[in-house]
Amino acid sequence: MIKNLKSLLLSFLLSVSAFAGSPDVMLQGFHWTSQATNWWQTLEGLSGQIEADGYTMIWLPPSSDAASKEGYLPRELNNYNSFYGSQAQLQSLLNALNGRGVAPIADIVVNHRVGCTGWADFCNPAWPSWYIAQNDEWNGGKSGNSDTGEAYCCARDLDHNLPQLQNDIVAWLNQLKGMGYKGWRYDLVKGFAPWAVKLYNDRTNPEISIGEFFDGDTNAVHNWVNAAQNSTAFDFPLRFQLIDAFNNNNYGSLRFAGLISRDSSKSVTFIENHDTEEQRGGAYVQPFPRFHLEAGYAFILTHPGIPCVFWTHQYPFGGFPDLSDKIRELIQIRKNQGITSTSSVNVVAADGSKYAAYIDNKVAVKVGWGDWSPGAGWDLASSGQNYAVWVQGGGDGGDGGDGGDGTGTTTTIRVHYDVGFGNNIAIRGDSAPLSWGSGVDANWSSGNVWVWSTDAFANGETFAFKALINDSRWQSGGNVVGQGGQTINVYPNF
Ligand SMILES: [Ca+2]
Ligand SMILES: [Ca+2]
Repeated sequence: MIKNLKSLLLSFLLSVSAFAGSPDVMLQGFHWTSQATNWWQTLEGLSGQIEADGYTMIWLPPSSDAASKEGYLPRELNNYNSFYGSQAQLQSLLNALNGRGVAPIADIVVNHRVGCTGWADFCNPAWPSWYIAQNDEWNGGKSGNSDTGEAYCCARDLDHNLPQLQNDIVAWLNQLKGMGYKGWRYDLVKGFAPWAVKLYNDRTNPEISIGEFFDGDTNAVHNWVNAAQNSTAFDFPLRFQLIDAFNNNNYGSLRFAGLISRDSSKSVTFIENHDTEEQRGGAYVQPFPRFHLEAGYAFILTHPGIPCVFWTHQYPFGGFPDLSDKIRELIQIRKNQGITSTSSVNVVAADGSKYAAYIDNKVAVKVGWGDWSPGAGWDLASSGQNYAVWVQGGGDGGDGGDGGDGTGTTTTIRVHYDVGFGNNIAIRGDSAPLSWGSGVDANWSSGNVWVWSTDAFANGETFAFKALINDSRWQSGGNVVGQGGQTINVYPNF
């Protein structure tokens, strides 16, 4: 009995750990110029929508007073009036998010700090200048220890070796916790030692910790999470490999890509953030190519890791690409199918034109322009620019209706193509009721899918067909070959 209780308790503890198959979907709750409007109030106004869209975590920008409007040059840590809004507005937002079950994650900038009137006169809380690492560019009374990581040009690098500094950082984190923050996103973790992140997490017990190790090298990011032990990291390597795969038809590289291929429980996947987005004009790296944004989200929202959606893609801003409907659809698929940060990936195609995989054998996904489909028994659930996602069939889908009618074998052709208003898709083929002489009309369904079904083909009977626009313009390339009983998804060119 006691043993059972213990194992029950253990399984409960594991289930709430971010490292044991987290179902969370995260939203980056800001972009580079968010602070130009009353941001805390804007977020609070959207908190119901954020919950409804399926987000369980939101990463907020640095919420303490800072010398820069974005918040990454922290000044008075204990002063929560910032360019994003007042302390009262922040507290109201944190209360609203927690009330909706959306965990607020704080942006923790502790590699460096700036003085209140100059370079090193730290106030609120007052810290001595000997908290500053020996090799910082400021000339004054500093610590005897060198920086535990990389030096940052533009503020005072702190010496994380010092127990006094550690205590002061822990005190600040606990203050944030008291306000309602549930997790930590550590800024610039190349700037200080991974053992310091471990120490701060051990002493504050966040629901999730994420390190910003800004590097495309999978080994480097993997080494960092191994050293930190109790933190995830943003999967920068996956982001860069997705861009390379999409731009250069290098889909083969996605077979083992990024931190998710090493330890998906420690990977927070994303394709864009406030440093990489188009507004930054390539300040650090090139933005994710617009043409491939949908496929990028189809990949990360079907795959393990904790996916983090960038603000402007979900909540359109400033004319930047609006992916809101596709992202909502993909999040719903992820939730309905129970995909988590540790779901299994079975890659079945990865070549010069496409990548395809089954996730937990519940979701099938293809990115790229090459043809692939999971075949019979799968229903198309979402599709768009260079991607398609299917779920296992089984009668609960909305638009199929191909299950029930007696003894007949149903064969379905689904042609994915936007023909434009007033046009349609027809099918011609070699087996009755299809013929090569004239087409049968397919029916439009949502997502620009043209559907034609028949009970005329025997199970396993091979047939060939092509799609035509307005029964006059033929699909390019060879005939498509299918078998009776299949649902055949076609992505034609004309
Ligand atoms: Ca510095
Ligand atoms: Ca540093």
